[in-house]
Amino acid sequence: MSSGIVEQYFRNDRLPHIWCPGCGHGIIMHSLAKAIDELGLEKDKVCIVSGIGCSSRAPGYMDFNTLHTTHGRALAFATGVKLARPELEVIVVTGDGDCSAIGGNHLIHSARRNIGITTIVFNNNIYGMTGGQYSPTTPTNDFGTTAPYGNIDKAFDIASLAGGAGATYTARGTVFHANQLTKYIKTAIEHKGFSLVDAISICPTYYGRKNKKGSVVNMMQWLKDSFIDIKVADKLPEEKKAGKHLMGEFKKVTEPEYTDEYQKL
Ligand SMILES: Cc1ncc(C[n+]2csc(CCOP(=O)(O)OP(=O)(O)O)c2C)c(N)n1
Ligand code: SF4
Ligand SMILES: [Mg+2]
Repeated sequence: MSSGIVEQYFRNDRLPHIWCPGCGHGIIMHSLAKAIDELGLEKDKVCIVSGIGCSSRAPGYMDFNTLHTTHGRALAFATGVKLARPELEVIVVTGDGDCSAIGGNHLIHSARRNIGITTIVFNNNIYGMTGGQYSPTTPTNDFGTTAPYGNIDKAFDIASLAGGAGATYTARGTVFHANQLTKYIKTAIEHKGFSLVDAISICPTYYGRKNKKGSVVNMMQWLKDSFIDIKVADKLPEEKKAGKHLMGEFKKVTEPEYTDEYQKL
């Protein structure tokens, strides 16, 4: 984990972390630390809030103002922090289950309000912490502990969901494309209003094993091969886009921010 510049942002006495070897979550946490470093934010001006899950353990390792809250409710706690201290950069770290299953309601309403919170979704398509149950982002026909015959649900596209609900900045990156991911997280933090980065992670222990995805290297190769930037995709013929997933920046608009509007009252 230690990599010079960003080491100062970690509570090194809390390491090693709990994540399995090959888990993608550490790459996203590193990208977040790098984005904060590149933006030159003061530690005490940042508040990182999480729910519960493997992903939600990240703020425990990060040396900022941090809150590890209850499953699905990170955005509710973060809303309270942002309203009380609008000058803080409030960043929510959450999992696909945490933010789009139990926390789905908080997600859509935070987006609808356009409150100045940045949400980073550590999206590994499964409930990692509790043993591989399928989540709202598990692809149709994929397997999980609770979908032993295959998942018949359709998956949420969390970036589209947030954008449709009113988020004013949305993007998607992956743990393979770590530099781009850092760039999106940076832009999301700088953005005024509700911003969300759907950070595609890998869970080799549950999602990988249940779906016979092979080694961590195979899973990373899959991210490399199957995600294409939306700007590139726009220029490709339909047949070349079949089976590919989009990454990049999807929505970037300016609209009144909630805590500003609240102050005006
Ligand atoms: C109210 C409540 N319901 C259920 C749980 C059990 N629980 C803990 S983490 C989790 C899912 C985590 O999945 P996700 O948010 O995708 O994070 P990951 O572990 O995959 O990073 C669940 C169901 C809980 N802690 N609290
Ligand atoms: S169970 Fe999955 S998400 Fe959790 S630490 Fe292990 S690899 Fe990561
Ligand atoms: Mg998950």
